[in-house]
Amino acid sequence: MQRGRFITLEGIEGAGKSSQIAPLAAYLCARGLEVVTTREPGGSPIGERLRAVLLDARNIAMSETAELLLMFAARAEHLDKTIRPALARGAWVLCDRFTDATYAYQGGGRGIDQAQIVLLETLVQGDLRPDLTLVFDLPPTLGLARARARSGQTDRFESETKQFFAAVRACYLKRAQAMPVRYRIIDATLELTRVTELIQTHVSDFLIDNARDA
Ligand code: Z5A
Repeated sequence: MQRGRFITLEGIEGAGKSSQIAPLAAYLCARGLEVVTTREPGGSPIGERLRAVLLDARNIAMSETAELLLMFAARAEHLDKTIRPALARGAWVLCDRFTDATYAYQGGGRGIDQAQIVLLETLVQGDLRPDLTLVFDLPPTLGLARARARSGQTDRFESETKQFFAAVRACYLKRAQAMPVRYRIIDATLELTRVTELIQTHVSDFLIDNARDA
């Protein structure tokens, strides 16, 4: 059986990833594919418990190293319990954030040395990397305004500054520009249905390339 494909959705707070994952799953299901949608941090029973610790606004004093290690601990569980089994049985995995978020938030935002993230990435993932990464790009002022317009409590990341999210955004764009084969930048300022169409265009091209390589 052919291994499934691994697609990740990335971007700053309020970029619209969560809103687009269900339409993308429906688009792929309609093409006869088994689709698993999941998220990080989280995506497994232990991963979801670690997510609660990571997002809890009461844990504001968490050290940057502890945050980094908890992200990768949750990822190790996620890979073991959810992502690798799904890919092995031929399912397509759509994941709301993955290791690019660590490079962008813990690297770009917090200033952790990228070499340390590379080490953990290799330890936890081996050679597994996403096949396609959609980066939802928009200015932090717009993303934060969208996120804050939603009801609900502010989590530990949502209370960060515009400068923090500007650094996160810059890191995503730098990675996308450095590795254009894997990344597609999506203009997330557009209206919701237009963003859905853009994603479908990129994923349709990706499906065609995959069929050619099969
Ligand atoms: N994190 C990390 O630091 N390191 C890591 O390695 C990983 C994660 C994996 C997870 O929180 C936090 O963990 C995250 C990074 C950190 N924190 N931040 N920031 P989360 O999962 O709760 O947060 P999120 O991923 O940022 O989710 P979000 O705020 O919900 O953003 P979103 O999923 O991209 O947006 P959305 O929920 O689809 O849309 C937000 C609102 O905008 C909503 O009301 C929509 O209806 C609206 N929306 C969406 N699209 C549009 C368009 N096109 N036009 C107008 N309005 C729109």
